[in-house]
Amino acid sequence: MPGKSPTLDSIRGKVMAGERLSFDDGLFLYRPDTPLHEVGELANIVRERMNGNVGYYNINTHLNATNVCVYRCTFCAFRSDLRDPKGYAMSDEQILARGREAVENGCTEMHIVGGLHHQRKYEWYVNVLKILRDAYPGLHLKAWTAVEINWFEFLTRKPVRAILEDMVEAGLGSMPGGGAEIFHPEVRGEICEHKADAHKWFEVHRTAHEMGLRTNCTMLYGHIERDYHRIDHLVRLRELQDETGGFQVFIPLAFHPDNTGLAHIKKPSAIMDLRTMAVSRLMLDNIPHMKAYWIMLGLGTAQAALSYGADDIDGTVRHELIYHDAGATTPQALTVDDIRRLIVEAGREPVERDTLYHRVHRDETDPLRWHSGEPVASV
Ligand code: V47
Repeated sequence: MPGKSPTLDSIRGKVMAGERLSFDDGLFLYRPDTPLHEVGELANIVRERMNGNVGYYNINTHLNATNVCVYRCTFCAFRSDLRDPKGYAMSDEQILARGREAVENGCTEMHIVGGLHHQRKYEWYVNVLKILRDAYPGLHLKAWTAVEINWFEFLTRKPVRAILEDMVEAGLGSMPGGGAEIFHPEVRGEICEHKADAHKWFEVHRTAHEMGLRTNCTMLYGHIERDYHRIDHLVRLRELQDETGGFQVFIPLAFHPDNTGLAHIKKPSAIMDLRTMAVSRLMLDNIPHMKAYWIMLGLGTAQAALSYGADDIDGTVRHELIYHDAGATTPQALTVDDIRRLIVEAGREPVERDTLYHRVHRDETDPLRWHSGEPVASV
């Protein structure tokens, strides 16, 4: 027999009692006639229960070692063909220069992803990590999405675990959450039909978690997907987290249409951004952190998101290309003072964290000297 239809009161009761929300609850929260401020208030209760009044950030940089990619995902403005003037693959010297710049600017993390270059061997990708780790051992390398790991399977015919072991040996510290897009095949088949499917994405993250690696997870929203595709996506992530506990943060990614195969679609509104953050916080009751990625949300919406479920604003960021190629108008980077001010203005206490969510302690007289301390408190 079908259960009772959800209401705001029934959902509020569950949230206050710490009970899990159902698929139908998630759909109800997405309805335009479910008041956004009420959804946000519930998400904020959970956010404060899990992370208090803190707004986390880190000092980080991005490295996209190549943009040449065999895939043609319709939402991507970053990829290039090899013979296109825009196509590039970085030399070891260029990669090391980025590492030096990162360390000289106090970065604790380098976020490394890129295209699947058909003329670069597996060893080239392993080498990206190895040279950075050897030269800058203090820099945490958060690298390769599940889609790249699947490409390395194709290149090497090795199993996922053996590839991850090679990467850890070369310097991999954790994995970012990209490549998730929308898991549901009705959407995935339309926007990125050739790349790793949901089953593969989960196999890679499950294997990483079993090896003790922490990973992040994402959802690309605001294109052709519908509410039930998003709720299905969140429920699938929640199920793996129940099994492994290996996800540390969820990042909802708002679609940016410029220069993509979906340029006719309008970018999602701030209302949609805030609702998606809040619904994600409420559905993903077992993932400790929610990130409001300021690069794609814009500074104002990212600040507001800190009261709609998010407890993290990502980092200072340098050299971001994926969103800026797709029309993001946010700055290329923020200073530490800027990011702390954004968090304070939003009524939260700024705390610098490292990639694995430990507090970062910096020497007061020389901020480039830092060490990771205790894990941040999170329920
Ligand atoms: O997988 C690509 C998305 C992702 C567009 O783990 C686009 O900490 C919007 O995963 N409009 C890569 N989105 C970025 C990513 C990420 C970002 C920040 C932090 C972390 C983390 C991960 O960006 C891709 C895809 O879902 N994407 N093109 C676009 N036009």
